[in-house]
Amino acid sequence: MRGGYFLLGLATAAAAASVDSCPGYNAGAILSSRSSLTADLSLAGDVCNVYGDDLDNLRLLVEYQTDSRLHVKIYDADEQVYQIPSSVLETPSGQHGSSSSSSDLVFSYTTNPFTFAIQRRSTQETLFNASGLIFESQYVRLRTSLPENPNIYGLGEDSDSFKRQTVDYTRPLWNRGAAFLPPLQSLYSSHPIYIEMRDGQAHGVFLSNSNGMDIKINKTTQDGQYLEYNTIGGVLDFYFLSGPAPADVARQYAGVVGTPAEQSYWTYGFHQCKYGYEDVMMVAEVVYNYSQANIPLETMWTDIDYMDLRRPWTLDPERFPLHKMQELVTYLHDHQQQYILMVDPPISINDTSLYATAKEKGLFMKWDNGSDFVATMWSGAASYVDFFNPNAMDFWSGQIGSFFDDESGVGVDGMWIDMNEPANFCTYPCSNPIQIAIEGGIPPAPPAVRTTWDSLPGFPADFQPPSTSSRRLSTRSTGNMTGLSGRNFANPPYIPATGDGTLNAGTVYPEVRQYDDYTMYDTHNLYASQMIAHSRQGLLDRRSSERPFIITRSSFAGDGAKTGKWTGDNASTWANYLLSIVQHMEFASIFQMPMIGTDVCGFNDNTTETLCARWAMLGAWYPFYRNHADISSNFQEFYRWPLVAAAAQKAIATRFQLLDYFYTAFHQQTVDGSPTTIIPLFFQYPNDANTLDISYQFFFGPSILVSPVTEESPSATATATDSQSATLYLPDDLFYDFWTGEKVVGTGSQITVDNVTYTDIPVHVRGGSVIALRSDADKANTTAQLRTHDFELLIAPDTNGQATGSLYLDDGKSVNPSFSSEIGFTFDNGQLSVNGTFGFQTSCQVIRARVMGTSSTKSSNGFSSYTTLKKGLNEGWEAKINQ
Ligand code: MIG
Repeated sequence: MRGGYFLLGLATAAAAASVDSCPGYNAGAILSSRSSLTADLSLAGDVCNVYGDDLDNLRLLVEYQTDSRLHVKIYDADEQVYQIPSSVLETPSGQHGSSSSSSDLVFSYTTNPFTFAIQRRSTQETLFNASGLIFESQYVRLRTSLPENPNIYGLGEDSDSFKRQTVDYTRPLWNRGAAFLPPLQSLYSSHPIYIEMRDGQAHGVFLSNSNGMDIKINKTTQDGQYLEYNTIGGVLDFYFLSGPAPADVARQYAGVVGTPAEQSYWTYGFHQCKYGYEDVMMVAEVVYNYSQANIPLETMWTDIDYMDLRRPWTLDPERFPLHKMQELVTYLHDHQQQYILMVDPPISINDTSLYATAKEKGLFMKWDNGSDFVATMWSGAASYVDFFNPNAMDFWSGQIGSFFDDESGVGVDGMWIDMNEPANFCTYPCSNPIQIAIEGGIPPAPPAVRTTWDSLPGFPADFQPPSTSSRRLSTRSTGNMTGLSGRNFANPPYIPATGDGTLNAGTVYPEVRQYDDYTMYDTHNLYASQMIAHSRQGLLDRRSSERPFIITRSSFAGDGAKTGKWTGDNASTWANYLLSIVQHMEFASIFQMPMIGTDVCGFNDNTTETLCARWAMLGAWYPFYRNHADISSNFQEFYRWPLVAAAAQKAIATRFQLLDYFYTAFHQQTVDGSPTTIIPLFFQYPNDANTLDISYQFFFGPSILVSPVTEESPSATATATDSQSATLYLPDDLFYDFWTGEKVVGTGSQITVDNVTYTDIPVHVRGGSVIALRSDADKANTTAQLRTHDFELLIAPDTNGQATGSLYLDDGKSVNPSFSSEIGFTFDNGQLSVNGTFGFQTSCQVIRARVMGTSSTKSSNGFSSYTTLKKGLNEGWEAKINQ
């Protein structure tokens, strides 16, 4: 024991010592112009070769791309080292729209050794101070010093604190399917962007690198406070974003990775799913039960249960036969509802003809010797589609086109893509994936074919028991940037702290090859991005004018431009209910993936009545609002408890009232990346230092502050005596209680709201806002119905009696709508004016308006009585509003 401990100590000390002895680089051959700078970097001493070989010759490129964006890239002179292919993520390069004398960010450097710093011109503050460069074949390091206890956000996906820990913190990025969302480990996605707040000003740093990495934040006596990148490969491709407002950083980041994809109006309705709906009748029953319970179900989902022995692109002929699936789709579409199925990325070897087709085209990832890589997945042994292969697009689009064909297939309205980290159940070295599947009981035996069930009024007559029950791109320069040869992929010298201790756990192994000489070691974190891009194109090929709706589990920087996402396998716990708020703020406002949702009521384990009621209320403020549970969890559809049903009815009706407000906010983010969807408080009040630590309150669109109950329900089942209070922070600003209309003056302190029952959630409207609500929202069963309802205006004046708001209208589904309206509302002490552009003709009117906070003079609650209007939305107008 003692010897072992001693050896371990020695080994660690030896590695640390050698990293410290790395010589760094000297800069020479410096060429600078107004808007760019290049230099050669050469190793400044003897190699240290700690994690692979030190590279002798590097290059530095600095580009003043815009006044608020500086590009700094350090890469190998030969351009052999792997770089993110521009076919997957194209980040700006070669742009020189600013200069060293005009940019908000100023680059400076030293030559021997080479270090660099980034300063904010206006404050002379050093934002980034890079030193300790190590560039080896399997390890690249760079460190920046920071002020003490920095306010850092981003760098996910994870389940850690919203504001990052500043001591002894390691944030690994290596896409990883991790059920129950363990803290301090890698989760499903990698987004290497952070935003830092200093004295009310924000800046952002994006490292465009897809390799596995550890980002360490620490403070030591020797080194002070720092943040350090440790990647296992790739190049240092940095984009520095100057803010100075947090919202500016969000827009600037969108300028690098793209603005989010616009979503169809219906996608904001309520979605129901579960793993373990055993047959199409059970799916239909859920649809039926929702309508009986008067809870507006917008979209029904089916998990891998529909597949024949869990093979993607197949239907279980007994439990989910094609004709019944088609009838279900027809029923849903007739009722203005939608249907979505899951698709997993690998092809099952048991699906012999499809497997043979894909194999023939060489579409699978391969071992180094050229043989196809076979993993174990839900269907048994299966091979992953290699989306780098140029033929993969035809194949994937063809699968989507035929399997989801509106006439001959299942005419779904979107795709749910899973296991794209990518996941693999076969433990390294996986010599026999078939055997592993057998041992693991994969695929599990399908449930017994049901022969009796209640008939479902309104469903087709043949929704009857089955009669039988027996059966079984890239720019190339000097090198090809596909990765250095001679690296040790199977046993990498540096392994990020993913939580597994290895890079081959639960996934396709790092040494597996992709088309064009790529290796999973480098491209692992991009597998989902490729599946997303191919799925989006496939959906566009099938319905070319409709916005493709995709919900993915894994993602990388920039994927918000193509997809929405859910946060994977959380648990039915109070902690995960709270965590979802943090996750949504990160994805929406920092990672530019605002179509984000969490499994409402929780996925793993059994939810409780009180947790599910609270979660139904919270989920109504998620961009993507879906109830989903595991196969081994109890059913948790909202109608299963009267209390949860009541919460859901109120939550959905409120969401429907606000649907166009949120649609407008979301649209704004798709236009320019403005963080207008789920917004952290510090984005809205950057000068209020108290907001930096607020993790469980958020803005839903620019004007609505949501402050969910954060204290755990006293019991699993509601009792008559349960009533809770919520403590929430109100910045120094004027607010109004959304429910009562009463004025609430924020003073930069906490307030307590009492009697927050299970069907309540504290919501405040920010003074200065005009919100267009859909009227009679509680009477709409679907968003299609809702779209025919008139509007009413909710006016929340600021302290000067003024307020503004906007409304974006289009057909709600086209990729490039031919007609749209951008309508502005301006309220000034009783006078309302409406103007803007009115390209989208609508028969919906503004039928009334009312002002918040006027209870003392007008009525018993905090609203003025309605002013009746009956004004159209096809042109501007003015009106007097009673206050
Ligand atoms: O290994 O398709 O995160 O939502 O229900 C589990 C079955 C596979 C994981 C997804 C979850 C889904 C489940 N899937």
